[in-house]
Order: sequence, then C-alpha cells, then structure tokens
Amino acid sequence: MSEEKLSKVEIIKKNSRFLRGSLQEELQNDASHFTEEAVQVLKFHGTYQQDDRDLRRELTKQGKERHYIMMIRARIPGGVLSADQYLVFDRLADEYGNGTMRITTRQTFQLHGVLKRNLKSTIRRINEALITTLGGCGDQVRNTVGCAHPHQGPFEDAVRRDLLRLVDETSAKTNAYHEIWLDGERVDPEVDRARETLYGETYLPRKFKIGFAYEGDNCSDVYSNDIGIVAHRDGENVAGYTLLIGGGMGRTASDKETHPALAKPFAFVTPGELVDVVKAIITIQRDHGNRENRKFARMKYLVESRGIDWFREEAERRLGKRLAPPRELVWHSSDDHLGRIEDGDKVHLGLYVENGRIADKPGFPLKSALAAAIAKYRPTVRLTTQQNLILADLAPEAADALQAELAAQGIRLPDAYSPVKLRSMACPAMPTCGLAIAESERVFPKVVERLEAVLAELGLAEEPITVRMTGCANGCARPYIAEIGFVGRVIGKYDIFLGANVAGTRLNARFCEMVPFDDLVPTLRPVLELYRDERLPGERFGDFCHRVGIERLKEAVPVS
Ligand code: SRM
Ligand code: SF4
Repeated sequence: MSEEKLSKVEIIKKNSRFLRGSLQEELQNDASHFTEEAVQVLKFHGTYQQDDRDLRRELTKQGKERHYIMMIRARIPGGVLSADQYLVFDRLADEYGNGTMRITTRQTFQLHGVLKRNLKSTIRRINEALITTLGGCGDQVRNTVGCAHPHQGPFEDAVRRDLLRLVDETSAKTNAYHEIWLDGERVDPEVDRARETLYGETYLPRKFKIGFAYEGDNCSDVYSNDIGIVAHRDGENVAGYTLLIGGGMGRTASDKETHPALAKPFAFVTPGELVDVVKAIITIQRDHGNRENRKFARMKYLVESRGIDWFREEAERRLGKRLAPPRELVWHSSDDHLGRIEDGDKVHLGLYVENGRIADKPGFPLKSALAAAIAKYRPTVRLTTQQNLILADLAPEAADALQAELAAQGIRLPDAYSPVKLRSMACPAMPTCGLAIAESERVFPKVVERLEAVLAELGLAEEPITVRMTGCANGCARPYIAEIGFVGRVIGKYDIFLGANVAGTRLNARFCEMVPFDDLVPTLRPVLELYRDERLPGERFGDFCHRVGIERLKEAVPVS
C-alpha cells in the first residue's frame, strides 16, 4: 500500500523501530509530557498520556499548560493476581498515582494520574512483580480475558493453561520494552525483525481483543471480542473450543457506518489446534485489515466486508487444513461470580466494587480495608470483566474472619446490594479520558440510585436488569449488550439503548436520543411500568423490550 494512503499511526509504527520511537530520549527530558508521536508508541507499552480535564479550562485561562498525567494499564491474563502482586498496585496507586486503582472491563488494573517523571519507576515496579504493561494498549492483542470463577478443577486448569499459552504466543516480542523501562541491554532493532514474526514492524491495524468463556457461562461477554473462545467440556477434560470472530463495541457517533457487532461462530478447534488457528486469524487481520482509516480498522469490518466464509477459507489456506464447524452454544448465565462461594475445602469471596474503582472514601475505606485483608489472609485475587473482584482460595475460617473484618469497615458482601446495582458498570470518562464527551463513572451512582427507587416503587426491585453507562460512543463498558445502555452524546445528555439480552448474544437498539441526565430514569419509568404490566411469566426486561419493539416502547413515553 502506498504510504500516502496509510493512516498517520501506521507511519509512526513503521518508523518506531519495533516500538522504540523516541521514548528513551523523551523519558530523560524535563518536559511534563511526551510528543505526539511518542504518545502513539507509548500506548503499546501500556500507557496513555492524559490530562486532568477538570483543570483544563482554568489552566488555559491562566495561560498555563495542561496538567499532564499518565494512565498505566497492566496486562493480567484472566485477571489472576497473587496477594503480593495486588499489593504492589495498591502501593503504587498511593506513591505515584491518584490514590485509586481501577478494575477495568477487561479484568486488569489501571493506575491514573502518574506524572511523566514517575512513569519509569512505576512500570519498573510493576515488572518486578512479574506483571507487564506491554500490550495493555496499542495495536496488538490486549489483555486476554476469561471467566473469573475461581474453581480450578482439571477442566478449568487446562483452559487456564491454554489461555496462558495463547497469551505467550500472541505477545509482542520486541526488546524495546526491556530497553526502555528496565534498562535492559540494547539490541539492534533489526534483531526484533526476526523475533516479531506474528506482528511484523507495523503490528496490527488496530487493537485486538481475545476473550475466553466456559460453555454456558457468558460472564465475560465473549461475543464482544475480536476472537471469542468458548471452552467445551468432555467430563473433566477440554473437548475443544468454539471460536467466534469479529466482535467489537466501538462506534463513532458522527459516522453512521460504524457500529457495534457481536462475534460470529467461526469454527471448532481442538486444544492442540487452538494457538495455530488463533494466530492464523490474527495474521489475516494483519494482512487484510484496513490501515487507511482507523475508524474501520477493527477486524469486525473485515469479517463483514469479506464474509465469514471467505475468512474461513483464508484461514484454512494458511493452515493447510479444513476447519471443523462451530458447535452450537447455549448460555445459562452471564452473572458475575459474586458472594460467598463454597468450593470443596476452599471459600471464595466475590466482592462488588462500584464501577471498579478501588478507593478510600469517607466512611468507606475500601482500598485500605482490601489491602489490609489481602496482606493478612493472602488470597489469590481475581479481577472480573464486570469490574469486580474475588478474594479466592481461602480456608473457611479465614474467609469468616476476613468477611467480618471487612464488614466492620462497612464493606459488605453483594447480597447487601440491589440486583440492578450488581449488574451495573460505567466507564471512567471524566476527568481522565481524553475521548469523553459526557460524565460516566462520577454520575452513574446517581442514576443507579434513581433506578433502584423507581424499580422499588413499581414492585420490580428484585429484577436483575443489566445497566451500563459510557461517556461516549466507544463502548468501553459494553453498553450495547446491556439491557439498558446510556451512551454520552454531549455534556449532560445521553442516548438510551434498550433490548439486549442477559446472555449477551443480542445487541440493543437506540430508544431515545439526547436525553438530559435528570430525565434518564423518568424517561424509562413508563417502559418499566409497561414491563410490569405486560411481561410474560419469567420474561427479562431486555427480552420484553425486544419482543415489544422500540416503536411501541416509544409510544409509551411522552417525549419529543
Ligand atoms: Fe476502552 C479507548 C478505557 C474497555 C472500546 N478506552 C479508551 C481510552 C484509552 C481512551 C483513549 O483512547 O484515549 C479510555 C481510557 C479512559 C481512562 O481514563 O481510563 C478507555 N476501555 C477503557 C476501560 C478502562 C473502561 C472500563 O470501564 O474499564 C477498559 C479498559 C480495558 C482493558 O483493560 O484493556 C476499556 N474499550 C473497552 C471495551 C470493552 C472490552 O474490551 O471488553 C471496549 C469495547 C470493545 C471493543 O474494543 O470493541 C472499548 N476504548 C474503546 C474504543 C473504541 C474502539 C473501536 O473499535 O472503535 C476506544 C477508542 C479507540 O480505540 O479509538 C477506547
Ligand atoms: Fe472514554 Fe468513551 Fe471509553 Fe468512556 S467509553 S472510557 S468516555 S473512550
């Protein structure tokens, strides 16, 4: 492809000498922030340059530069951490970050508010805990997610091993990371050409996401990934995996051609075939994905434009063999694994974390209480894709004591929360996200509170409705597969989406546009009344909205 046509980021990648760019040099200067080109390379290393948007206006008025801060995103495959690893993030959040940790919708940690001068020390310390940030962001395979249920029988162990093998095989191999962050020996970037065989020097056209699920349990929203991998059981063994391809949530509000998509059934593979087939799919996206227009560069658009049959034939050609058809998938649950889980001689405590933010607040010292409990009882920590956390592998007495200690500080098990709160998620948005056009995490608790009140009034308090909010159309909290999705359009106004199903196999549809924040729940009230009056026995809210149809729901609402 001629260079004129390539997007700017493609040129930056090509010139970066396998992700080195000018990072070494820029880390040594006194500037508070990185140059535009370095910012693009930095993403591959797990860091986004942001600025505190709450301060922007005032600083501009004073003629000062923005308050630049870095967001650091780790890669924690399947969300599993040791107690010590958890405690490293806890300490770094205080030492270098804004005093909070954020569990992301892809089961990892983000630290916010790190100053450029502290970036290297922070990444280094994360590394010393044997966790990388390489691949947290950038045009490569991101954190690979999976079901966070802590039970580890032979089946789950085997799936975990396959997940880790895949992570290893799909991780970038450049030496740049060691050189820049760990002061590792410098190698000629040409050496990396021979190492970086999966990605090549321009990596992938866009971010790439892989998610695992166990057959029947879609807690990880497996259809939202570029590649979804569903493990099938054969007793205690893995029979194989059904692969789904071409999922993604992102939209650009101003471009109607962009849209969310659910991954489509692609093939069934044995555990032995998994890595090769996944790598073949990645190389198809590498070679044929759109490198001119980043809005259409996700694999979902390639799958749509060429068709799933073309994709399968191309994969078969590359693999030199036929692929077996995908198995039919049936989902029984998509709930997160919260509460007290008795598991043989172990107990796991799944805790609800509001919007994934681990912070100390007046009267609710979640961060300190978790750190103290984790230091004392040393559970395995499992982050979930629904922004929650499980303290796993505890002896029953330790679980009792830990539960009591947390309760004494006001941190209760999920049965203290409403079903709708437990199924709610919001993205960070303001003040850190550079793409946010509306608030999300900071205002969402208010929406949930109002929704809880209306549901209680209507006798629907026990309905387990999924509700998600994002500060723009990009879909970071996966709002398009929530039964109720709120998507920021401008400051203070949101579009409302309804009608996805709880299994996560159906997208919702736009119900109302540009609804002012204070009208969000009042706008939904007539729909909830209709649901109360006309639902079929056992019918979930999303299914009801889908059956009745958006047009009929609109008739119920007295809005413009
Ligand atoms: Fe996201 C960009 C936060 C999961 C789709 N996302 C961003 C950035 C980095 C903004 C930016 O580019 O400057 C946000 C940083 C905000 C901040 O201050 O922390 C951001 N995304 C997040 C997190 C933290 C949201 C959360 O509530 O946890 C999630 C981090 C995941 C991780 O650990 O890797 C997060 N983002 C998602 C998901 C959900 C998922 O992967 O399951 C999606 C939809 C799925 C998908 O990728 O299609 C998602 N984020 C996007 C997009 C739209 C991509 C697209 O295809 O159009 C962007 C914008 C972009 O890439 O240009 C984006
Ligand atoms: Fe930022 Fe938009 Fe993602 Fe929210 S959905 S974190 S506002 S990019």
